[in-house]
Amino acid sequence: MKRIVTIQDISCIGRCSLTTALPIISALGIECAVIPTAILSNHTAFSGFTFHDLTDEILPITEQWRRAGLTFDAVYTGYLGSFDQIRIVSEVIDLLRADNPAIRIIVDPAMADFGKLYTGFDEMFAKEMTTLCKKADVILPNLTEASYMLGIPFRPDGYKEQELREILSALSSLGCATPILTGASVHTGKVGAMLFDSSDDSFYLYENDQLAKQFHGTGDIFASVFTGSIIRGMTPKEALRLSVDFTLACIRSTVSDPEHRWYGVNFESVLYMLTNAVTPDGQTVSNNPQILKL
Ligand code: PXL
Repeated sequence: MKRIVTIQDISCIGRCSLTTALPIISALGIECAVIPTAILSNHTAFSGFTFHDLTDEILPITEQWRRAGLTFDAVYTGYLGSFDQIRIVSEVIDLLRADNPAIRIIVDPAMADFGKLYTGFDEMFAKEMTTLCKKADVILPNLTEASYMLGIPFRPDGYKEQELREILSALSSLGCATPILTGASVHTGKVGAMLFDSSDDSFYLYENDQLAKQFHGTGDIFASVFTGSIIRGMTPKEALRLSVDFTLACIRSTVSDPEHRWYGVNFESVLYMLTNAVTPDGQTVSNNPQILKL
């Protein structure tokens, strides 16, 4: 069985970071180890929150695992709350890569959305996040995060395909082989994600229906599905499609729920899409056409 370690906060309620990564990766049939970086009453988009920092635990947990001989197929990082955490997580990546040179590194630079940085972050932090992206095989910024990391203006009115290509090329110049822009849209009424594979200079866009409402936490869901899917054996293009389709299914389920909360999406109601993707006889999810068709 494959094993991922995800490093991000626990927001005790709010459907983001660890409370989405853990169930999604488990549903994809992968063991999900966690290094919680902080514990918050709820994520920072609520009007208030409690916060207990766990930065000092990150390296001791890693070292203890290494003494126990544990190795990982992937490190997947999400929301990180400080410059120190970025530096320490970067060290963890180096240590775990020393134990398994084939380890995959997936970095979701979760720090901004809808044109704005989350509470507590500034431009300097966004620049620092590029140091982690440099170590990654895959990064999954949305257009706001990509703009802050590259120091370019965010364009609320949208982007042409050529502009998305240029942003992806610039992201790959940070040092990451496979950047993915989430929330990319080229055709009216459609939205999805665009991937650049720098190994053969190819771009891949996958879009599905764009719904009128936008929700918090969809980036974490997308990144978790993508990470679990590639470690489960899907190609990046197949994982892209599943991640877009799953995120859309979460949003559809939330929109159609008269009691839905303002935060997060109802991912629980569509998790079956991921568990069905894993065949018990060891076939990769990509061989199951059912999962890719919504
Ligand atoms: O990736 C979303 C997220 C994760 N963790 C915390 C957050 C947010 C977004 O606001 O505040 C603590």
